[in-house]
Amino acid sequence: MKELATRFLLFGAFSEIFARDTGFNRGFGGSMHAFFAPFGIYPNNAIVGGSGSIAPGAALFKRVNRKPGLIVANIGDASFGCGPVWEGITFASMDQYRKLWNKDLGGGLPIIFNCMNNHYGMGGQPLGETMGCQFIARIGAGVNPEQMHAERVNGYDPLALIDAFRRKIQIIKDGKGPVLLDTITYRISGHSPSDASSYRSKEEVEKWQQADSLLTFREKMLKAGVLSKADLDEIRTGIESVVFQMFQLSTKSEAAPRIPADSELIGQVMFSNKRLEKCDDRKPELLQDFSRNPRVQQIKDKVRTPLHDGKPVPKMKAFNIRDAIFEALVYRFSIDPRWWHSVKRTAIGAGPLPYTAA
Ligand SMILES: Cc1ncc(C[n+]2csc(CCOP(=O)(O)OP(=O)(O)O)c2C)c(N)n1
Ligand SMILES: [Mg+2]
Repeated sequence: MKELATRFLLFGAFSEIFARDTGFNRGFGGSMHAFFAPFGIYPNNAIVGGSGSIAPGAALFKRVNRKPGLIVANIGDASFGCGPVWEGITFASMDQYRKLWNKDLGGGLPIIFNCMNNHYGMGGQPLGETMGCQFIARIGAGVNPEQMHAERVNGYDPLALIDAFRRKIQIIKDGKGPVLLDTITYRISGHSPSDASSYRSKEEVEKWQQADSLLTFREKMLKAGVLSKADLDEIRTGIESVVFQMFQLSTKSEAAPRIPADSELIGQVMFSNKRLEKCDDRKPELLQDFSRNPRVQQIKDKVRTPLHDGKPVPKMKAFNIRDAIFEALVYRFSIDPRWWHSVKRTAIGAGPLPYTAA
């Protein structure tokens, strides 16, 4: 089963890159937007930093719907110079999750911002060139008193990474998220095929290549007697072989056909062509009944056509676009429990301010 799952993942990913019908997104996403929700993989994003503000939304969804698990936002070091990442971090660390929301929702957002710190953007270097913080981990200090539990981790050491994730997952479980990890790694190849790496020296790349964990971790395991050379060689050949096989298969039209030109795929993906009242059978947790909502009552009798008795409806009596959006949203909240309208929070001002000495 594990081998089948590995092949499935590789074949789906390669097929997607080669624009095949067998790709995870039937070839429409490509390498830039590959995603596979059943495996919990959210869309990759062509906008640098784009996922920095999508991921907290996914974490918020988990929190308000009491779903287990957590979100890991894998983002680049250069993306920390981008607005969506800062907005996402600010949104994820709002005081209200822990100080005002009902406790049973579980506290801070369950999210780890995992910075894959490979030292480069396209050709620019965040450290020493395009940013001033020197350490991405330092960013946590400006966000909240816990400094986002920020930590620099040696991304070239799998055991250090496992250890860091274990500890951070516990922090998330305790409702003390968000977390920031500054995972140190290196980009050995250029940003793209046309990148001649003119902004860095050959020696620099060579030094990182020598420290590459594929080599050094292998050595570590040999020295510690965990695995023999033969075991390690077998693992390596096995991986290379399955990756190559799936790569080859995904370029063959018989196994991985392209989507026919007359495909209705986009329409099918965009519209389900059926009515879905709610996505979950739980009872919506409402503070107030839909029909008792004062604004619903206020707009109930407004005129819903542009003309009445052949005359334009006065502005104050016309059901306008703002009313329509409000009514549709509130109605949805009232029938679908996944729509969040239910978080009871302490009114601001009703208790001591969060940071007073008391
Ligand atoms: C908003 C935006 N600006 C610029 C680009 C062009 N661009 C593509 S990748 C990249 C560098 C990203 O660096 P980093 O976030 O460190 O990720 P890495 O590729 O190193 O993993 C840039 C600037 C883009 N795709 N989106
Ligand atoms: Mg980078």
